[in-house]
Amino acid sequence: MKASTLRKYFVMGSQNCNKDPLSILDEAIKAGITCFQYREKGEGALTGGAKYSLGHKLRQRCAEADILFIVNDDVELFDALKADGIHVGQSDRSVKEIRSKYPDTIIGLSVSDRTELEQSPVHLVDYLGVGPMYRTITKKDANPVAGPEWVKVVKKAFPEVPVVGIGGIHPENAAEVMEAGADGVAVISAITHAADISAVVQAI
Ligand code: TZP
Ligand code: MG
Repeated sequence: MKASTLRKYFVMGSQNCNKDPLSILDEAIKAGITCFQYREKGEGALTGGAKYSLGHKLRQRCAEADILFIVNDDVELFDALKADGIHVGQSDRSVKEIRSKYPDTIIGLSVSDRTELEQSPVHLVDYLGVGPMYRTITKKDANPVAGPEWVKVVKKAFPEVPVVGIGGIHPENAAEVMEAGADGVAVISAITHAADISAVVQAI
């Protein structure tokens, strides 16, 4: 995977949408996102067959548009959908376990502070998700704001590992995250809640 593939990384689950998730993804793809993560999680999230069914449709859209399709957390769903990759947090399935079962898949890992970074098997992952960059209301259990400075710290420690900033990113602050050294920005609500998705994606 080229680091540039992570440049405009759209993350979404049905719980983030107040209209049809498929049409939101279609608009975002048309506007130029470079990567997509299906993150069906939190209050109001679908489960079971409904989660699979939406995931399957989103997966198809990404395949047709040649957009990388990553699944959050759910290794079984990742496998069932033949996703391009899986993104995990610190308390999810271990990276070691996933890597041994899927030697060639893309694995992303979230790191929020130095302790997490020091304890993470960074050599086994394809990219790091770092945040929260700014205040976010999307993730109720988000760690304290780390800011773009955190990107600099991670990049200094692992210059060769692609880094994506996440948390409260929108058109007005995305450049700050990139200037701190990020390879990309991951965005949920700025896109899902946009009145004009195309304008927001392009502005980012
Ligand atoms: N991880 C850290 S912050 C966050 C996640 C999943 C939520 C990002 O959502 P938003 O709406 O872009 O702030
Ligand atoms: Mg997780």
